[in-house]
Parts: sequence; C-alpha cells; structure tokens
Amino acid sequence: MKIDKDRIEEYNKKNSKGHIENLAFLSNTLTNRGLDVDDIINKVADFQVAIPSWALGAGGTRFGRFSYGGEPATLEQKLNDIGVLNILTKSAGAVSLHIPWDIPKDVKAIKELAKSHGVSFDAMNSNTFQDQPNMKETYKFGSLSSINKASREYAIQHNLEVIKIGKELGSKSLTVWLADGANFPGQNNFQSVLKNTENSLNTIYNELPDNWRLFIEYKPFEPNFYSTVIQDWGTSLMLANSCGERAYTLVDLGHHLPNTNIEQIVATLMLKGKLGGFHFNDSKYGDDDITVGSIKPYALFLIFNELVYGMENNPQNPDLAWMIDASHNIKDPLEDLMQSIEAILIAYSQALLVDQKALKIAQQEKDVVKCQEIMQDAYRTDVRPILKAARKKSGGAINPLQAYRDFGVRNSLIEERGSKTMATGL
Ligand code: LRH
Ligand code: MN
Repeated sequence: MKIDKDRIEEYNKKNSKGHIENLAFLSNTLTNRGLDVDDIINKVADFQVAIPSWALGAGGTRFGRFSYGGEPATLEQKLNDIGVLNILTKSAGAVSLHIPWDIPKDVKAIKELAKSHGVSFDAMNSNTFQDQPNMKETYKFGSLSSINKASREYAIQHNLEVIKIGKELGSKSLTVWLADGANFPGQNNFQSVLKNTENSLNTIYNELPDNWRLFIEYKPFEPNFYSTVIQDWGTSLMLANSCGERAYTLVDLGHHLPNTNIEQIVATLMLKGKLGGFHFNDSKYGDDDITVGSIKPYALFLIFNELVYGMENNPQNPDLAWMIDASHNIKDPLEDLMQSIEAILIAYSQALLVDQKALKIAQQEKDVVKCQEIMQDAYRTDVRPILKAARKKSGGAINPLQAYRDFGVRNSLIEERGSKTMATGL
C-alpha cells in the first residue's frame, strides 16, 4: 500500500477548507499573547513519536481478541504500515521493536525498507515475561529477579541478544520492563528479588555499547497481582542510579495507581536528569493501553507542561524518547495510532502556549487563581490549526485520519493481506 506525496498534496488542496482562516485567527491570537507561532509550528513538525511494533494489529485481552483484517503478518508489512502513518502524519518517523516478536530475518533489507519510509529504530524492547518455545529455563517465577540463577542468566543473555540486534539496526537504547513479582504474600523475599534484579541490570548495563542508553520501565501490577519488583518510579530511579549515568527511568502513562500525580513524577525525574522517555497511552482503570488523550487529556497537557519546562530548564536531562505503547481491541490499529499522535501533538502544542514567565510571577505572588488561569488559557486554546500547518509544512496530510479513510487504505490492506492475518504482539 503506497501513498505518494503528490497524491497527498492534491488531497490537501481539496481538503483544506477553513484551515487558512482558522490558522490566521489562531496566529493572530497567539501573536497578541507575544508567542512566536512559526517557532511553535516548527517544534511540532520536528516532534517524532516511535510506533510500537507490537501494536499494529488488533490487541486483545484474556477474554478474547477480534481480528481487524489486513493486519501485518511480518516485520516488513509492519514497517509498510508505519510508512503509511509517517507519510500521512509526518510524525511517525521511528519504530520501537519488541524481541522476539519482531526479530528481523534480513537486517540489511529491513534497514533499507525502514529508511525508504523515513523510519529509524528507537528503543529495543526485551521480553522476559513469556517463555519461548524449547526454552531450557522458565520465567514463570521471574527473570532478572529470579531466585533461580539459571533463569537470571538466561534473561541476561536474552537482553544482550536484543542489544546485538539493535546495534545492527542502528538503535541506541534498550527498554527493560519486568513482569517479575509475586501473586501472593510470602511468595517472594522482597529484598533478595530486588538485589537479584539490581545485579542483573548492572550486568546488562556493563555490556551496553558506549553510546547506548538503558530505560528501566516500572509498573505497579499485572501480570503479578500482589507485588511487582520494579513497581514504581522510585524503584526504577534507584536501579538506574545503581547502574550508571546512561540508565534512566521510562514512564508508561498506564503504569500508575489511580490518581497518581504523573506530572510531578516527570518534574522530579527531569530535575534529577533521569527521565529517559515515555510510553504514551491512556487509561481509566488499570494498564488499559487505550488511545492517548481519550480519557485524561488535561492530565496529558499537565505532563507536557512539565516536559516543556524541563526541556527549557533541565539541560542535565537528555533528549527524551517519545514512544506510544497501546493496544487496539476494537479500533483500526492505524486509525487509533493516528488519534494518539494527534493527542500527543495537541498536548505538546498547548504546553508550548503556557506563558511560563507570567506563571512564575503569579506563583511568586501566590496568585493561585492567576496560575490556574494561565494554565487553562493554554489548555483551552484549539491548537489543531498548528498541527495542520506543521503537517502541511512537512508534506503530510492536513487531515491524516480523513485522508486514510478517503484513500481506502484499510480495504487495500485487506485485499492485499486478507481478513484473517494476525500481527505478532499484544
Ligand atoms: C508492559 C508494557 C511494556 C511492554 C509491553 C508490551 O505493560 O507496557 O512496555 O513490553 O507493555
Ligand atoms: Mn509500556
């Protein structure tokens, strides 16, 4: 399924009704607020989100999975689908692979194909939460934390194998998420499983190529429902510090207990220069992995407000890895991902509108009402004309989702691949 640039240009001409007027109105409003609209449009155009290789098919739960038709059955087809996202949005310029779900058979061919779609390889993800066929050891009772030395060794070797594959592809980071934990009190000795995890992570870190980073992802529960070894940001930060300066904490938005103040965690990690990146999604209850901004868009805005502040004031924190981590149980995976990209760019744009100087003064004057007004002024601004302008500037579709539908992409994929194909992943 190839969409060429000219077709998009043609499509934009016919489908940009009102865009010019809306952009002019917004530009005028923002200029009156002393903001540089072109600078904001450029920042939005430069913002690239990595697409998870495990979320290009229909996801499911233990209660079932409904195939979506035209799903990518190979890594090549997955890269072609990310190519469709990237040519329409111009914001999906990277992929995050999960091993062994997406082991490249022909590394050279995969690199060329990704390059042809303008897609680079972001963080690699190891998988020590599922036993693989004819595996000698088991991860049933843990992997890097396991009291069984052979299981720990096996999990460490797997992570080193993932780094090796990533090096060949040009990736520069490894994300480690551990399902390790316990389902019942007394099942684990908390201290020994944490010590094992720390030692295992240090072993992996010491094998990390010099220009690589290690992201340690935390999660409070699931698949273990009594305790998880790396349960929260504090544990992840402690482990990252014990590894070294190129180890960081990765924040998956769905990995927090209800009502956790995630934006405060983000501010804390950026101040300490230990925030590595994100897995963007949204949730109402648990790790629901649903469309970004579909449940708590204001919380996402508040998180981006801390990110924008941190990117301006925390040079000690490296550039962040922006990744989506979602599962599509009922929506077309590509439409769902385009909606997530849109929500991320909207929250980022709104955060760029926050008058940080006025906010600082209002905070110093303890004018609480003014502080909130400054925040909500930005949040209540319809920034969508900025996203459209950024996409138009980058040669993308002004309305990617509408273009995707009008081009009949899903039908073409079903014709090409059939309605029963199944993508590896969650
Ligand atoms: C765990 C997680 C992790 C991935 C997996 C696919 O919930 O967020 O990032 O390895 O999803
Ligand atoms: Mn995740």
